[in-house]
Amino acid sequence: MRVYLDNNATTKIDPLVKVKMQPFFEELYGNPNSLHAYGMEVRPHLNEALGAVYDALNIPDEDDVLITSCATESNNSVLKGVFFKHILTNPDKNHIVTTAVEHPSVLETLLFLEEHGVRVTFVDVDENGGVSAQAVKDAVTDQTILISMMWANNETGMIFPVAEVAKFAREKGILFHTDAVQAIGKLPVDLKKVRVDYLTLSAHKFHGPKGIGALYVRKGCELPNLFHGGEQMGGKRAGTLNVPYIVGMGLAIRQAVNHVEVMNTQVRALRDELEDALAKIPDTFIVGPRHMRTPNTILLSIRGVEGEAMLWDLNRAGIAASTGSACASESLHANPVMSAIGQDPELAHTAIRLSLSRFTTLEEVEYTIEVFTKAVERLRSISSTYGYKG
Ligand code: 7TS
Repeated sequence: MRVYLDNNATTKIDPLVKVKMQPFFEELYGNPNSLHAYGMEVRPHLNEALGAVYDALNIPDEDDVLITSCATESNNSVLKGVFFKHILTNPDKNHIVTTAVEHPSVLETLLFLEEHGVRVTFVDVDENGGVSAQAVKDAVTDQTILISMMWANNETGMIFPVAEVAKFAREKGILFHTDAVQAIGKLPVDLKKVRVDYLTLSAHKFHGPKGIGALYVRKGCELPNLFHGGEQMGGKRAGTLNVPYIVGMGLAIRQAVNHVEVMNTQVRALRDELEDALAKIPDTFIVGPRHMRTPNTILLSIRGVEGEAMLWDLNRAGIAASTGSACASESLHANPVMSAIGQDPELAHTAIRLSLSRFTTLEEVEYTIEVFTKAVERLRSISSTYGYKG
């Protein structure tokens, strides 16, 4: 049996999305910026896909949705765009507030900008991996130009107080960006209710294709173009549009929004069943109260069981999990969020992330419980090297 429980890293393509994309690799291959029939005939499909993103986020036509190649590009574009537009021209406002547990595409971009005179405050998480709105507010100074805070964390699933911080930022005249990669399709993301200035999303996290994402930009908060050399996207992001993937993202986001309810009932129930079973294993530590997490995610530590060793045991049994973000998993890193939570350092080395999707089945969950429990027993029995006393 093969069980995929690494849906926070990427998801499988929804079969309907695959079917929808197919014609755009075959007969409908024109460049939408061309003036002939091949170009013109694909344009309505692009418009439909963009319309789906506008509907999903509940945003007005006057706001912008820039198509990007991924969330990493969207995050880089916001941070570097704010640097070029605001900080370079007014160095008195050179302060950015973020959290210590953002995705590396935010954290590392900000470290890069620090080398260019930007001052950054990385707000710590609490023992649950949560971020308090008050801590973010307290970090703001008269020099703050931007707050960047993710909607939900990819490692723990913890949901951050975006609505409250966005409101605060607006009252203070500070720009607000949220990386909503882990929220789309799992939580309601309604930008009429939660007024953000910039929002990042990525199709492959909600059963769309990899290599396509978007950046929402509120009217009045436009940023300079970072990709020059073409008139695509109204000159705001040059480069030939990836029509098949944009069409795929359009249907994927429609499907994702239509399945938020399913995620919060059926998938949540499966996640809870898995979590309840794993919590019974002695000396396990599960991060964050589950009502404060996205409905598909569990991050846990099992004392005496090295995370990488556990991954290999699971992998041998056909189960895909992770020790944390795939962006860092080639090295034997400690889980960065576990480290940020600041508990016993052993926990960060014994972290396992399990993330479900709407395609996860009860049979898969039951199989995982069985394999996982046996793997812990096996690894603990040989784990005198890790000092587990039982
Ligand atoms: N932002 C968040 C919150 C993410 O979880 C990821 C990917 C990205 C940005 C980057 O997305 P991309 O479209 O550029 O690929 N996160 C993970 C993860 O948790 N494990 O592998 C990738």
